[in-house]
Amino acid sequence: MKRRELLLGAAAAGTLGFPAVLKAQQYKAEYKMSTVVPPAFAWGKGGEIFANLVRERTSGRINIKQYPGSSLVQGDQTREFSAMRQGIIDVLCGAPINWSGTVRQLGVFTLPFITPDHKALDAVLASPAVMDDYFDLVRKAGAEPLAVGETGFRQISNSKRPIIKPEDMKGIKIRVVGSPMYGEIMNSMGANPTFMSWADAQPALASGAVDAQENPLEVFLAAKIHTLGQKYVTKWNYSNDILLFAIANPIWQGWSAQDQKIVRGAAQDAARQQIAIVRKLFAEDVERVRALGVDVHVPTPAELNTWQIACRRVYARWKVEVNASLIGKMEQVVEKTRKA
Ligand code: X2X
Repeated sequence: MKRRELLLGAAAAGTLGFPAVLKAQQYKAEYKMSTVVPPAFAWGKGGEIFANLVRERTSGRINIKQYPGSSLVQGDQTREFSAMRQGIIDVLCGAPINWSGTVRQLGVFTLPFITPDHKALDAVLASPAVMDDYFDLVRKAGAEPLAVGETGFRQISNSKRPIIKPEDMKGIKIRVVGSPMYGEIMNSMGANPTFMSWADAQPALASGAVDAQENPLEVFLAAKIHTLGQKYVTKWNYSNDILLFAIANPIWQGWSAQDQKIVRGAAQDAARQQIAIVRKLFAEDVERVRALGVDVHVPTPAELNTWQIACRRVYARWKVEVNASLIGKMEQVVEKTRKA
């Protein structure tokens, strides 16, 4: 429904009174949602499901339009959060790692091996001690958090050689997202990281300007990264960001309580579906990537241990940089899953 119709509707109803008319004025014809990737990827699909559910359940009162390729910020995903604060983006469906330059304390999920498997991640996401704090931080940063999906465990791919142990990373030019922490992880293993948006990463891989990248294999498959000369994959599961569904505070506050409830429910349903898609692909990804002729190395537990040791110093430093108290709570939750 258009803004004008809403106003007329409220005025015609008469009994609604002045405050209701004011409230109606808050609704926009379109709410802009940024996603880095389009619906052909699980992440973009999550955004699409969310927008569709909201449109259906509000009878079109709330019309969320998806802008994939981070196009609202000219492809520079690191600017999403500040653009949301400026009113350019209304709806976030994104990975906090991309916002680490704006709101570093939201980057707790991406520390290397903080949630080494789905059991650990699920325990963290189900922990009110962790998630209540996290959602409070999101609110203070400028958005109402609604639900949490999963972007997926990130794996290294490269064009040079099989990467079995940390030393194999020496001299590898690797593209990472604009997160200084990922840069340090790569540096600590002797690789040469370059920060680059997703839009720039694919041409850089194709031209050989960089040798390597790290992304969930779901992304590797959807973007056909094997066609960009990436012949070797290491499934080390070092980092798995959430997919945060959130609404810019001023937009959220302009919606009726009933619509807020509908939108939150839609985000929760979309997140559940999105996680199911990511996990189904995670279970099949080794086979599917191998079928493309790519060499996939799945580390043994002993090898994984070596990777975790290699990341320890960076972990310790970034725990303090990001949010030591919240990360401490996450560690306790994960520790319990190990004993269980
Ligand atoms: O740019 C990437 O690597 C991506 C799509 O995974 C993120 O936005 C974090």
